[in-house]
Amino acid sequence: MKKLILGGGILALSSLFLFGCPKKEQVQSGAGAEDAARKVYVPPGQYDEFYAFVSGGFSGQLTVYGLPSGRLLKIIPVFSQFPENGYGYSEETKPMLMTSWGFVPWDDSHHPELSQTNGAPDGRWVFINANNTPRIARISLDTFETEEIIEIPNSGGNHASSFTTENTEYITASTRFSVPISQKDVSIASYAENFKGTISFIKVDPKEGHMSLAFQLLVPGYNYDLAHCGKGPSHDWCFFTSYNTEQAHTLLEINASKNDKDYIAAVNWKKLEQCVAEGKGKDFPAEYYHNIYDHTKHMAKSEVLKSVKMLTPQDCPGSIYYLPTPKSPHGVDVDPTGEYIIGGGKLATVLPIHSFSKMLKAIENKQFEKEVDGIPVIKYEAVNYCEVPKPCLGPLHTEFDGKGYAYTSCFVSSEVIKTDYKACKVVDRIPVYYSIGHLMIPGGDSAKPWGKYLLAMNKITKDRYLPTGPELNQSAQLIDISGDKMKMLLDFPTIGEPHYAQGIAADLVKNRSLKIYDLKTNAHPEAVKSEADAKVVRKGPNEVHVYLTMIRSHFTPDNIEGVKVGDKVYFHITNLEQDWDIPHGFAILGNNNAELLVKPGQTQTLVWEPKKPGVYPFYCTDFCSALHQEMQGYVRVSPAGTNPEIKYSTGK
Ligand SMILES: [Cu+2]
Repeated sequence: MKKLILGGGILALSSLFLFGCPKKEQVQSGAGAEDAARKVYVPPGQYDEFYAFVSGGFSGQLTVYGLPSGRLLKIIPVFSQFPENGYGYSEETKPMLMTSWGFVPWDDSHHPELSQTNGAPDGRWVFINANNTPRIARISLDTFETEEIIEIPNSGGNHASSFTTENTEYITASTRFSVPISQKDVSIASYAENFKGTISFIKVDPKEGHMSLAFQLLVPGYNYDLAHCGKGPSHDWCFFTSYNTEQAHTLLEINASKNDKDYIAAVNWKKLEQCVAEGKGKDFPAEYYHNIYDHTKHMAKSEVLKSVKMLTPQDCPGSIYYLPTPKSPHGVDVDPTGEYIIGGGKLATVLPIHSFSKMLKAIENKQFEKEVDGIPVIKYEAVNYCEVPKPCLGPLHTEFDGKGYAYTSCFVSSEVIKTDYKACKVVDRIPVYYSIGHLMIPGGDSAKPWGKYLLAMNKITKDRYLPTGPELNQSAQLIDISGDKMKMLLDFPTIGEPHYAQGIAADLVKNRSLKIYDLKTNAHPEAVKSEADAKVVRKGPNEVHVYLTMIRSHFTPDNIEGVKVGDKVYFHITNLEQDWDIPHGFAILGNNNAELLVKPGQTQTLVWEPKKPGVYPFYCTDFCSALHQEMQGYVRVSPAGTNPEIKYSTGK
């Protein structure tokens, strides 16, 4: 398993032996295996009980699994181009990947978050952050497609994202890598003086889900890691972990591990909202893209925004406090009642639990140990409810079952611990294989968890699966948490590194799933809604537009002449089908992008620039009928400098 190299001798080697690495064992054999198999078996023709939305990590995408079976249902392209369906290659979807840095075809997606109503997942949308080029995406659970991406300006790495407030009023973002804000050419050694972080609140329109960057809070230059917002009594607050309060800018593995405690930032978003309404936010320069996909026009549009409301802690007293929290905390997780806040403490030997009501009292009584850049630091004893003793090594992230128990992942000792958090004691533990990062209980970060299954997301899988060369899969493990003792049920590999996931009862999503796009309401400007309207038009000396239709099992037109080398050919392709599950694909010999997968009723555009004279076949890539192999056509390309006549036909 992965070794944790410790700079400051924080964890004695002896304690590593004390807890030990879980031995590779056959956890399930005999009667236990049969019991586990029964619990994850979904008979052919039946549905899973839960959807799990798992981050695709460095794939940049979001993956959808069924639970308890662990069956992969879909990869939803979000931040990375996806040749499988043409996302990021078609003219209509390219704007989704536009940023102030230009067209960015990849990212590192981390934390999916379901929209919530009254603190419970509602099945409308799932949000996910891009860590590298700071962005947040919104995916519709009607279409399972990415509908919107907003860039987060004034941020160097968007890690503490995308977490929701109780009614999806806001989605959060915060800076992992502090940088000069605004960016400027300064010495890296001037970190403490020049580098800052921001905490951003992205407003979500309750009807359409459209996002807008409402305000940013300029905060000290630490590394902001994860977040969760409050619920019930803590509704107005969001909590962000930070590490590197040492403000190191080199060799962070040693230099950012010196302080015994770092901070959880408690941020009152209601207060910030009020300060902005009172005109206390300043217009701060920014350049960021906002890309929206319109499901009627079947295309995305980008707008570029140039300013953001920026606040400092001094502008809005009472909007932010620091809660000291042991040793480079990772997760910060609020229990279903909104009272208990569990910090991760990835280098800590205890599991700290803070109390929201104690926090409010401490603020009222000004129980502060100091101020940092105008931010009061609450005394640890004044906010801490308890420290769970001897939890495990490397506690990272906690979710809840709604029955009074918390489940925490422990990276170093590769286990999940179950804690009676009000009683402040560990009541059960189970090894995981190996080096778990996050874990997920469907609804487990909400006010209403479905406390039946837990998904462990593991970084290392040596000896778990058949070897596949130097790179092995990451993996998920499903654990039954319905009884007193946790039981391991299932291993399954994931796509990319699974940082975090969200789960929801399938009933809340499956009935909203769209089956087709209505051809009648297709408002794409280049759509053709019948074969009679299909055509080929030359629009300039070097520009040809092909208005193509698809229906089982032919293209109209399927014989095209009049194109020459040097032309830019736009294939505007409309799928005339109005039946569920009948997309048609399109690809043409030598095209330099990807295929298009056009859903029923949809129009998409592929650009093609033929380089040589000849006759080019195109065909349908998605097996659509018994005569799918016959679904093909030809484009004749004449030499550059000629003037071929445009001709097109089908069936002649
Ligand atoms: Cu087809």
